Amino acid sequence: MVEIKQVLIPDIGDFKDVPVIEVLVKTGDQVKSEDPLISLESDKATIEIPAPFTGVIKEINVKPGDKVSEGALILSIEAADRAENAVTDAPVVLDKAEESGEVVVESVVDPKKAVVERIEKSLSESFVSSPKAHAGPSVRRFARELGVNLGLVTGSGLKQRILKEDVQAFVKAELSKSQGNDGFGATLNLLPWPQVDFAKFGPIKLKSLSRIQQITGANLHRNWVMIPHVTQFDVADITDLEALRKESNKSTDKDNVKLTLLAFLMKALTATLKEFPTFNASLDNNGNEVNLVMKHYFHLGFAVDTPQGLVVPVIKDVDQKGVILIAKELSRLSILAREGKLKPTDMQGASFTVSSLGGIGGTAFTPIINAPEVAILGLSRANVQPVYRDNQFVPRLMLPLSLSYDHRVIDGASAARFTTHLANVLTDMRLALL
Ligand code: CAO
Repeated sequence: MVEIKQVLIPDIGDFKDVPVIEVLVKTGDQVKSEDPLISLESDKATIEIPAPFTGVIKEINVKPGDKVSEGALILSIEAADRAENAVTDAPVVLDKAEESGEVVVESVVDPKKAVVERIEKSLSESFVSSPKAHAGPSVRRFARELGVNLGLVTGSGLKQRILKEDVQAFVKAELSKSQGNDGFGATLNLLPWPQVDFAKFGPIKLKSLSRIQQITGANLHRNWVMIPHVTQFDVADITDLEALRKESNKSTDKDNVKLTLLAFLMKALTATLKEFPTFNASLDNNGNEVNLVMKHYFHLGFAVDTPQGLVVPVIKDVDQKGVILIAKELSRLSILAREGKLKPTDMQGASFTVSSLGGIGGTAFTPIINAPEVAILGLSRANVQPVYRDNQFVPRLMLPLSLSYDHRVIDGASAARFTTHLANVLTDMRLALL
């Protein structure tokens, strides 16, 4: 015989007017005895009210945000016939009763002890995993089964409470990431970072990273792990270029701008990028296919060392500018960078980046590509070297070039051709005019 029974809030100890945080079932759901029906949350505990018997939910009388106390009507269940309740549930519940001392749950009145026990259980559960996460025991259980760290899940429920759907959405997003649908990512299964008590070995002091360091650090880390980098080294004979630069700097006809090596380099680089357009491109993965976005503009980023950390302003349309204008913009943007006054637009849109350490020193380095660009050029300190030419050694000013490239897009032969071309242009800047 069909029997509709009301389920009331049982004895929940001293808790009164406890907010309903989540309704875990809907009308028409088939529930089994002990399935969680609703979650309550006081300032001390999360409480799940279990179904006292097997049946189908007929009507729900509470919603999230309602406040309830002992005796309040939660919902009505069309109970499965007693035989089913007894046959299907009794052994299970009885087993549990034997194991844990739980009371067999059969009627609206009986679940008291079970609920109290669940309160204790849920309190302990909420401390076991992700103690800071805001979620009920059934969601925690669900997350544990899937191996999800609730600390990483954003809750969409009342007071940012994590719902079952949030855990499902999180798992879906993680799976699609590991399948590379978000770009080119793969899940790294790394050892945890070593935790060392450095103070054991000597005096230490903590210094926090600047905001710029934190942002660039995260970007560099992503670029380093996601892009298969190869670095091609070369040297360019800039003896004549340096003579030209020094001569040009004597001229008064240049708005008092100091013409730096970097300004000439950018001009030469643009000529080489025009010759090798694949270096002036970006990889684009829209989830279905991977394309190379070829850029018909030449916006060059350049790394600037500032007291707050590394920033990369961008000079737009370098191909349309002369060396004097490029030098002017280099100076203006470097000053703004060092004063921390760059606007976001000053740092956007680069199609290729240069990192010049030549003013400081060094012979070569392996710059990290500024994603989503596909290559970056590093410059080290030019120095005079003996070069064997026409059966004799002659002193030449040689500029070390370090080109890091994304090997998914560029192969080694192209990279060697690129640096050879660039070195030739730097050796004879007239080539930049062609
Ligand atoms: N070889 C030899 N000398 C060089 C040189 C090179 N490759 N590049 C610059 N110089 C010389 C310049 O000619 C200048 O000398 P003079 O004063 O005698 O003319 C001096 O070094 C200083 O140059 P500069 O650094 O002021 O000017 P720049 O245009 O070469 O560089 C800038 C500008 C902004 C790139 C540079 O100041 C800077 O910040 N570099 C650091 C970039 C960086 O940190 N990269 C690392 C990224 S990865 O962590």
